[in-house]
Amino acid sequence: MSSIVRFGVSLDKKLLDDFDKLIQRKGYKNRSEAIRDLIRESLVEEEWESGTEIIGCITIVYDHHVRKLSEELLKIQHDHYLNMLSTLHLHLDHHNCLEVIVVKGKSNEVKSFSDIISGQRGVKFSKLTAATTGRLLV
Ligand code: NI
Repeated sequence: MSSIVRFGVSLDKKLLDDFDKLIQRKGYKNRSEAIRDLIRESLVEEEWESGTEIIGCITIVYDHHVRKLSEELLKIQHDHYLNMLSTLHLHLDHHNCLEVIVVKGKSNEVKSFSDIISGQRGVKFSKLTAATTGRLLV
């Protein structure tokens, strides 16, 4: 268990007022918790930039009626099976599917996997969300 350290921060008054309004809207009880989350976010970004093993999600929405798209998406996923932990598929309506692919691996491999998927014709939405293994966070 690490110990708690207090430190002072000097800020422009307007910047602090804006920050307080933001964290109030987000439901934070105090500045410390909001600042801890910002620091954790930065550490996750750093984890993703470092090229070490990362965890994330690729969320896509696509029209499964687009010719050969379902087949192509399946092929791409099989080509990257080592980077996949799990897949969730929802049929949104007669045309659209939502898929969430939980991914792991080196950040460049995962980014490349995500880029290949988002570049397919018929993929209407694609977002790679950076999560974390949690190892570097307290
Ligand atoms: Ni579907």
